[in-house]
Amino acid sequence: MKKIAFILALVMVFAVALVACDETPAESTPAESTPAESTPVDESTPVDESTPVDESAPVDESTPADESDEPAFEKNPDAVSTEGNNVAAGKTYEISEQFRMSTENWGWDENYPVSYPDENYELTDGYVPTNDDAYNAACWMAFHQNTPAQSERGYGFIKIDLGESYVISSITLTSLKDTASGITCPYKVEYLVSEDGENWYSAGTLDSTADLDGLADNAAHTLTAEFDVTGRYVEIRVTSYGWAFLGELEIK
Ligand SMILES: [Ca+2]
Ligand SMILES: [Ca+2]
Repeated sequence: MKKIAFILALVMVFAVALVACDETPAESTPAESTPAESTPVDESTPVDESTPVDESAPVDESTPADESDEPAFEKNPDAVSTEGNNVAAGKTYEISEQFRMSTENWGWDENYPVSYPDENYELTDGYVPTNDDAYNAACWMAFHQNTPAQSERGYGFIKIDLGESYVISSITLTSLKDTASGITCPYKVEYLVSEDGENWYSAGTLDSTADLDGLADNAAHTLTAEFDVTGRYVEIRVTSYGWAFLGELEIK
């Protein structure tokens, strides 16, 4: 019996050894898959490297750096005070193209005279239109968004040379609202200033969209924007829904 037990024990040991040998390669397979798994772990490392890629966000900072290629606006220390006076008064100015409409058909027609023309005095002659001045009164000038160039740009503009650099604290436009005639006050007015007429800086934007509905109809309105800038040259960009009728420009 002892021999049998001994033989059985040997067989069992041998069997265990065989199983162990079988399992070893079996384990080696997942062991091989382990390095395989470690590979995606390695891939997670480049993911970590993507973080320094995010650090390339400083590259985004280089974008404002590019913008800073344009010189930042600096107030001119020699600019003259307006002393509360309208320094645009009596000055000549330049405007963008105006709408030309045939007498037969509605729409742009370059062969016809300007509709509601500006004669280069309306905006600076000191006369501020009132509710009694209908849209076809000579004291108004008008932009229309259907003018080809204005449609492309999105706005009509006025440029004025004040003669010397002033400290500008407000700009006021007198504008007509006559809804039945397709005339609204501008829903956006952008103001740019320049010391030399070549380098321009945004002084701000008047977005009056929220206020337009509250303005009385068939009436003249003053749209005022306030600033703390200096400039000899001023450009005003007027964006309207249809017609924009303007009657006076005041810069103080
Ligand atoms: Ca006027
Ligand atoms: Ca006119």
